[in-house]
Amino acid sequence: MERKECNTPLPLRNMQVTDTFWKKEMELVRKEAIPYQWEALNDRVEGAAPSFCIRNFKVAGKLNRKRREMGASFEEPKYTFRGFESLPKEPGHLEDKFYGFVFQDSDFYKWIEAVGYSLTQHPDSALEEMADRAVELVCNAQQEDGYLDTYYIINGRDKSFTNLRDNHELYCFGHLVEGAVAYWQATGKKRLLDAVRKFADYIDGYFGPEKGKCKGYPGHEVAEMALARLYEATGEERYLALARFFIEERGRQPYYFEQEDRGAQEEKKGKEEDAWGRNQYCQAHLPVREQEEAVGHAVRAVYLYSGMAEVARLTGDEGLYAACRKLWDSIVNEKMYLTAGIGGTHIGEAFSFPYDLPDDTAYAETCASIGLVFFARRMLGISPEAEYADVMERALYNGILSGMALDGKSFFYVNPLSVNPVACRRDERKSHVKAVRQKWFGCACCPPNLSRLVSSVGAYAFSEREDTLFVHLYMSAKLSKEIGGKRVQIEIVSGFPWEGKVQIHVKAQDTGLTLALRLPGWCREYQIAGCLPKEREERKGYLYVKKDWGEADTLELTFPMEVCLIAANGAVRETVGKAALMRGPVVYCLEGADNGEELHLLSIDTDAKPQVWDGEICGLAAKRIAMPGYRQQERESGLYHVWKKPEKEKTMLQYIPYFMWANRGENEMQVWTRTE
Ligand code: FUB
Ligand code: ZN
Repeated sequence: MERKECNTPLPLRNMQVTDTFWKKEMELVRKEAIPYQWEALNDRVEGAAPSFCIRNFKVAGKLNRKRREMGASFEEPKYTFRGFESLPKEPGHLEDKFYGFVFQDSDFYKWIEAVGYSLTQHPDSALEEMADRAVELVCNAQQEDGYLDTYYIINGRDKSFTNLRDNHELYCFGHLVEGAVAYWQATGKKRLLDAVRKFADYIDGYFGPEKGKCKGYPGHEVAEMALARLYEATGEERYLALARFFIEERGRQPYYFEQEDRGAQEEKKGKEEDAWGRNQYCQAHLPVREQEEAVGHAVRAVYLYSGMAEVARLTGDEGLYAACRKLWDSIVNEKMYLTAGIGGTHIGEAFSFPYDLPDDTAYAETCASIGLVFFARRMLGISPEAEYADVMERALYNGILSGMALDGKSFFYVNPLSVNPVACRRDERKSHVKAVRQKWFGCACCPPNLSRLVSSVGAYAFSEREDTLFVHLYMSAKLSKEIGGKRVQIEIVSGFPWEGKVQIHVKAQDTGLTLALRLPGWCREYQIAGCLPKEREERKGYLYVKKDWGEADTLELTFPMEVCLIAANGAVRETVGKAALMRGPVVYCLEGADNGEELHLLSIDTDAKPQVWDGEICGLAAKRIAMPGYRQQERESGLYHVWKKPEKEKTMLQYIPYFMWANRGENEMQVWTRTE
């Protein structure tokens, strides 16, 4: 691995995102999603599935108080499994028990992470005070020895770490780390970070390669990348070593998860010969360096790969990076939707076999695309190659933003590429697909994940190493960076995703700054103008610009955004004979609101020219596309008839950006359309 290529995200404190598009999304998260999610975590949203998240912390805190007050006479709870089944019919009458999914704590951790990022861009003392009070609740739930997981604190610690595969203890820990580091970096407040370190030390004492320590690893990955982050935040090598241990131990024989005694939760152990499949679900079927195909639960997979990439960067481990690269290729060449959604099957929320990308039963969980962005950014951190950033951009503008309504108040968990609302209601195989975004979910992993990603989006756009600033995503922002004790100021003005013009204003006299500018894969020919230097080199999809910068230099880049008809590889059976429209990084779709129902009867006239026009959806500006096409006429009665060339009528297909669909009531939607 060429370690000189390694780069790290530009800290959020060194940037102000001013982008028209992303600032709006960030403000939506700040003003709508974060307060709304806080209400949801406190079970105060009428008509939404209860969360019990904050309640569980309060109950755990109450138990701790009792413990302190009663001393030795306190009777520790004995573990009794309580899953979502224990949810009472009338949430008004709750006992001091744990309610919700085993990983309910993580919803708060993602929320506090989002708050941290948001505060870096928009200080808000009221929000910070509220977050501080919430941090106290969490810290009160922590036990003397550092342990902090409300599910086991309430249900009994005697069974803690006995079901790593299913019970998400290390997953909740990982999210706690991410949240605490973000909150500390934003506010300088160490209360939560200190709590996390205590828990991390406890976990480090429990797991590891040393004799006598547990050889288990997370059933749902995330702790790997989180520990790497904790190492970077604190400089404590032990955390990186633990991340590495979790990664290297995974998939070794005999399978750890097959040894666990899951007690009452799994009455009979599965058959020995099915162990491979069971372990594939959580990527524990093979040591990670031997894994070549992305398999199993999609979110788990990309979280693991992100951890692997992070550890590869921090340790200079070429072999681990090579393993990441194979898994990356498996995803993007065989298992990724056009929208950068991943997870072709709802069974196990998982990757399907190569090229199996059904559009109406897709899973494409919002969290999975978010995880793909995590993975992409970490691959970029090792080797700046535009293809990683291309995927990151594709996911952000499509499969991720589609997860949130334009008003920030409702969410998709599953992001299909074709929806027939009747089928969602009546076909069991599509019951996971919703035609309307939901206010909240019993399993609410996606909404707070969206909030933390959107509020930190700048950290995906820009990264740095020594004298180089990378621009991976074009987004308006004011950036500053230090080179050899001197401050460099850069202002980016971008029209993305609707216009391909970008201006870069640079103040970097006597610094030797190199700008590394991504050349998007969707753009065939770009133009560059302005204060052009002699030294310019294109490498792996980046244009490296180095010069003696003056007091105020400006570069102008133009990436023409033409409408592009996209076809999928013929191996994707679903899309043969169909095409989708993209313009720049944005995937487009047809919606019933503009085209009437029965979208499957429409076809595109591929010889015709699309027209791009300035429109809006729910008052929000968007480039829309009108594409000449046809609607097949159904004149025959009866289910079958002798074939004859179908009659069709000319029509204008009205496309909108995919991420904006389902904001105008329930209706059909389709990305891939037949071609003529
Ligand atoms: O298991 C925790 C989260 O819930 C996963 O990441 C999601 O896929 C959902 O299953
Ligand atoms: Zn999710």
